[in-house]
Amino acid sequence: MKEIFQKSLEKQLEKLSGKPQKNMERKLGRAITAALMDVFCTLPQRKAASPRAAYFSAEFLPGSFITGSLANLDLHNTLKTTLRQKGFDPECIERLSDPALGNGGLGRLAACLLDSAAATDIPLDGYGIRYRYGIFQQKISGCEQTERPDLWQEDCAFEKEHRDDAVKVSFGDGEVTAVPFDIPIAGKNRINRLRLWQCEPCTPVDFNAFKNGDICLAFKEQNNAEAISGFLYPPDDTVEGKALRLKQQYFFSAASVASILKDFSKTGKPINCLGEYIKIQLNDTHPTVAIPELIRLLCEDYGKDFENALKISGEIFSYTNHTVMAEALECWDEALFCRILPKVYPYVVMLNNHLRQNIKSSELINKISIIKDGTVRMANMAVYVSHKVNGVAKIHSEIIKESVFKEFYTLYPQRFLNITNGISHRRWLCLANNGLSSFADARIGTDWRDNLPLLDEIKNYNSVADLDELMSIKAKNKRQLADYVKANGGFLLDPDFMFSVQIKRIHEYKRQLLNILAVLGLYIDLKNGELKDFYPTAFIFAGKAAPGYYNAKQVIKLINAVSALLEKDETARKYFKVLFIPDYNVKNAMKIIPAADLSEQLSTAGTEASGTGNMKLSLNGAPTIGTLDGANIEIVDYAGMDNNYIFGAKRSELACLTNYDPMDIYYSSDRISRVVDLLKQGPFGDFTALFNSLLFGSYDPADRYKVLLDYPSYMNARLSANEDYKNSRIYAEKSLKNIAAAAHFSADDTVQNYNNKIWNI
Ligand code: 26Q
Repeated sequence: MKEIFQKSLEKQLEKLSGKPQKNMERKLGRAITAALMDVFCTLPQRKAASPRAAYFSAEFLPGSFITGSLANLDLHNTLKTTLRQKGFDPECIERLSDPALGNGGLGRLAACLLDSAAATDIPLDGYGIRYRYGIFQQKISGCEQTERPDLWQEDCAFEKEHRDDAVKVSFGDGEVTAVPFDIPIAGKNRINRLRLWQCEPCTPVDFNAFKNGDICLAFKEQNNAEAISGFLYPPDDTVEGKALRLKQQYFFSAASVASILKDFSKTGKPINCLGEYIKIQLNDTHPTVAIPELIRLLCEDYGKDFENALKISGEIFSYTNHTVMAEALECWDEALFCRILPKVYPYVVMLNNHLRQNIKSSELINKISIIKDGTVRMANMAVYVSHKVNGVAKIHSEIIKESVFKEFYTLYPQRFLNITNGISHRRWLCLANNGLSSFADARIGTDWRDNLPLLDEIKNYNSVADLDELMSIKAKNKRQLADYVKANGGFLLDPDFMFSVQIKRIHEYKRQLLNILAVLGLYIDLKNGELKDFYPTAFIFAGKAAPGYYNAKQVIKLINAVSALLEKDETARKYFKVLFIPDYNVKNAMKIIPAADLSEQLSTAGTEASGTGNMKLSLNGAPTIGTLDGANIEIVDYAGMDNNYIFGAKRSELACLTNYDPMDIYYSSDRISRVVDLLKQGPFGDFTALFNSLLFGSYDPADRYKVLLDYPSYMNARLSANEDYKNSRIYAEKSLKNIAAAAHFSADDTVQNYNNKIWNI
């Protein structure tokens, strides 16, 4: 494989060498892509007619397909050496923009699972939307987030357009065409496919209508269609039922179902066997409308009765829930649903009636019915029809059984299961952290690269020499991050500082506010001469806020304002640095994560479904400072409490805390009130909105996410991590334990679990 790749790449590069080229990185990207495609031709091709699973997701956050393929096929070193030999700079392709068709964890998980399925020989295809604009690019100006459109399509040469496979999708107000763009996802023994749909008007712009004076009509058609695959919705603090989003969901769900039925026809089998051919995994509720769509087609095009169509669909669908927050469960106004999807709506009504006839208890019915008080509840539809429903970490799967799906759980206990998330170690360790990967190779051989659980063995290599080498690898990664930061923003980051890292979407429940308040607490202590022997620390943040999420944007502003304040203060500068790295994405995550000394996972217990950044940081040797929430719980189970810094109220404790009043804490603790007061009259601007949200609340109760409650224990945990860090060998040993423990979080295992426990292909 290496030889084919090298030969083909050399040939491609010849065309580029000699004269200087405009747009060199894009041309180089195309050359590498072409060479990879030559390799793909030699692999066993996708067999449309053999049984498969389909991952339906409104979001995919794959990062560069070039690096993903290199990681899966182990061609990264071949690429680097070939480029260098031919006089090209391997760093050049770093400047290309990646498809960023997702917001965060849910989209990134979809990408890791696709990569792992290809690598472990599972026939899993992805289906989603080819958004014209991916998630916005974030810039920071005057401490605040600003958003710019992200145009990625020109930079990606992996897609192949398939007009021959286009399908029509119809809405209440007309028809559109769904055109698939296919991206090969390669493993060493198979090629799977990510199929992204682009929305186009059925009839091209009618220039005759133009001439006849009906300009408005001609343009309306066109714009409407293009809007459907125009942009990705960012999740706001409250999920609003927007008509265009429902259109997006139906657009890709209906097109994907049609495409699967077309593939199925190639098997020559009767439609009753559809469930043996295809399994569809719904990535959250976003593609749930695929359920009534399939039922509709089985009834209308294949002559099945409703009961039979429902039975077939039950064998096919299963649903993954990714959030515990009730307000994030999607609901649609019934009238809107009926207006936009008049052909599908009757089947939703039939499903609702079916459920109501099945369930006798009227109390239960109100909780679980699909239509209630003029709203369509997508999660209830997904759970009612699916044969399996899973959460994404142990605690999360327990929570959904106790809360949002309690009644369903009593009715169908065997339907519910847990499948803990995982990460692609090929990307997040092999590619991102060459130093640490070689460290492992030299001690336990290279088999772990295709079998991550073997990495657990690394924990036995804890001699002084081993630990010293581990530290020097981390030091090098930190220097590289410092260089990157400098090159991209001119900010100076001292690699001798401890690097404490919180990188994720900015959301109140994730509590970046707790982190930055604790920095202010340390700052006050320093000013009062109360801070003793603090090891200098860089508090590194990165993440995007939804454009309409005011408090989250205020938190970004606060972080940057505190950063500027500390920068101006000569004494403070010796001990702390606050750094906000703009435009968090897959590419810069691969630079930040290997350089982290401490992983900040601060969500209020019971709010983060799983988290996957926590796994990536642990795998790269950063102990967790965090709450007993999401997959943090499993991380400390495997790596040990002593090797992490757990703080904060547990979920069970929070459940008992019925009349929490942050004001009590504020008045009883000077240490807390003087920090919180800084938000109001601070030397860095006015953050009254955040002050008020902590003490008074508005729509939400005061301090909904218990920042003040957990502040003291967080501060203690932070100080004890800081203390431990001073003894670098002790700290390196904790780091080593975390690397070994993260061997449990392979996305290879996760996708095998989906196959063994849900799909059975
Ligand atoms: C819904 C309606 C309208 C607009 C947007 C949305 C929307 C979009 C994205 C709602 C939710 C999301 C994304 C959720 C998400 O990323 N959840 C994360 O999933 C990860 C993978 O399972 C978990 O690790 C995280 O804990 C969870 O927060």
